Amino acid sequence: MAKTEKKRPLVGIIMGSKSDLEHMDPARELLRDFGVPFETRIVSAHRTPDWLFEYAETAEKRGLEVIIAGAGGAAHLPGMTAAKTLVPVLGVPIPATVLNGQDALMSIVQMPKGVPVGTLAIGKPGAANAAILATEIIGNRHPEFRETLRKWRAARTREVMAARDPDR
Ligand code: RP5
Repeated sequence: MAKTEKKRPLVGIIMGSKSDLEHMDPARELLRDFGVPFETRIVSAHRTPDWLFEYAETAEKRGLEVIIAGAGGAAHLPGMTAAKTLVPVLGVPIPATVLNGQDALMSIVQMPKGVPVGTLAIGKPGAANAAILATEIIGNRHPEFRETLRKWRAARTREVMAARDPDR
C-alpha cells in the first residue's frame, strides 16, 4: 500500500464492482503521484445499499472532501452517494456493458435538479480527470496540492513542446 493510502484520506474512490478497478486505476495512480491521501472501496448501490448509505453518511465526518464514484450499467452509485452526503461527488461512467459506458454516462450526467454529480468522460480518461479535478477541489483548502498540480501541468506542457515537431 502506498504512503498516500495510509494517511487520513481526503478523497474517497468508490466503485460498484471489483471489475471496475481497471478503469478506475488511472485515478488512483494520479492521486498517488500527487501525494493526495485517498482510500478505495468497492460499494455497490444495488448489492450493498446499506454499506453505500453508511459510506456516504460518514464521509464528511471522516474528513473526505471529494468522492469519486465509478459505476457501469444503470450506474446509480454516484447519484445515490450524492443524495446522502454534501461532500462533492464526481461520477465516472464505466464501460461495463454492451452499451460501452453510454448507459452509465446518460445515467450519471442526468441527475435531476437539486442533487448534482460532476460527470466525467467514460472510462480511464474520465477516471484520470476525476483525480485531477478532485485535487483541484481539495487545493482550495490545501494549497500544497495546487502547487503540485501547477508543476504537473507545466511538465505536460513541456512534454508536448518537446515533441511538437515529429519530423525533427
Ligand atoms: C455495476 O455493474 C458495476 O459498477 C459494474 O460496472 C457493473 C458490472 O458489475 P459486475 O457484474 O462485474 O460485478 O454495478
